[in-house]
Amino acid sequence: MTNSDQFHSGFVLLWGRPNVGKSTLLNAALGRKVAIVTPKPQTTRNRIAGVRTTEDAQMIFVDTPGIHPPHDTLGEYMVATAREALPDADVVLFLVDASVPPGPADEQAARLLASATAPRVLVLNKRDLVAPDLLAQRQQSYEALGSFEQTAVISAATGEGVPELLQRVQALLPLGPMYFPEGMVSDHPDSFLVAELVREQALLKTQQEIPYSLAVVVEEFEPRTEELTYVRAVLYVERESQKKILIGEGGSMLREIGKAARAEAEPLLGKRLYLDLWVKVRPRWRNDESVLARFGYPMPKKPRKRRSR
Ligand SMILES: Nc1nc2c(ncn2[C@@H]2O[C@H](COP(=O)(O)OP(=O)(O)OP(=O)(O)O)[C@@H](O)[C@H]2O)c(=O)[nH]1
Ligand SMILES: [Mg+2]
Repeated sequence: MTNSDQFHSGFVLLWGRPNVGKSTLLNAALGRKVAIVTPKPQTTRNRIAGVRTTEDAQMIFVDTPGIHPPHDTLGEYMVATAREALPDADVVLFLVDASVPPGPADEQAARLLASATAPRVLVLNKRDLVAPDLLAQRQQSYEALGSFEQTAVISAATGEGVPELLQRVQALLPLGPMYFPEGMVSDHPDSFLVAELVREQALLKTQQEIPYSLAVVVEEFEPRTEELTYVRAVLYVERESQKKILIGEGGSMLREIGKAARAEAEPLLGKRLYLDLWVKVRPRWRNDESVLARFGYPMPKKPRKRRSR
């Protein structure tokens, strides 16, 4: 039971350039993996909401793709997706990587935030990588990027400072109802998580050539028994050479990806998976709006121009 007079709830937007640790913080806040994390920038491509329900609050964390200058239609989709989430935010966490000085991408992310009306918290992440005597200087240079109600210094990877941040966020949220049922953790289905975990392993196990050209589509997700679910997923790349890399010698790379993704997915879903992976080539899919939509990246509808009579 909750005391509705005291219950805080709302949307907490995770915002920033790629690779600063937004998805790592989402997972840390929920105590469960709902978003994939890799050392490569532009890992997250969709808006992913994760719900944290406690006795006195429900925080809906909204992870977004990192803000960057887009080079293709997929990139435009990613940045548009992040920007669309902004007006719904009750609190914005502007994440930065404290282990490096601010760069143009942080400046761009800060500029886009200027229109937000919600309280903004500057979150200096990756504290574990910063020499203590540098921290105050870094804080100052990031604070100069905009106006922030508060600054927090955390390490999403080690968890340092995360509980304190959560308390501060809760205090900034308005009093409100529970928006989602208590047991709900993510707004995406299990099939999305499996597709993402396959993509994560493929990114972790391959080099430069693959990351931006890879999309994973789950084409079948069918419970065969109470414990076993059959999943057929296709890894789409843009060139034959990339397909060869993903399949590997005698299929060894694809087997490794499947094994690692299954090991991640099974405890999260609480069931066994039969993971049937395929690799296909779809040239230039990142610039084809109809394919993008089929792969789970639908461009937001542009307002139609009114026809003049
Ligand atoms: N040392 C350290 N590494 C971190 C920390 N937080 C995140 N990382 C690492 O930074 C990299 C990027 O983390 P992500 O959570 O994927 O970053 P993101 O902001 O979601 O990136 P995009 O999805 O590309 O926008 C990964 O290698 C993480 O393990 C931290 O507090 N300390
Ligand atoms: Mg991410």
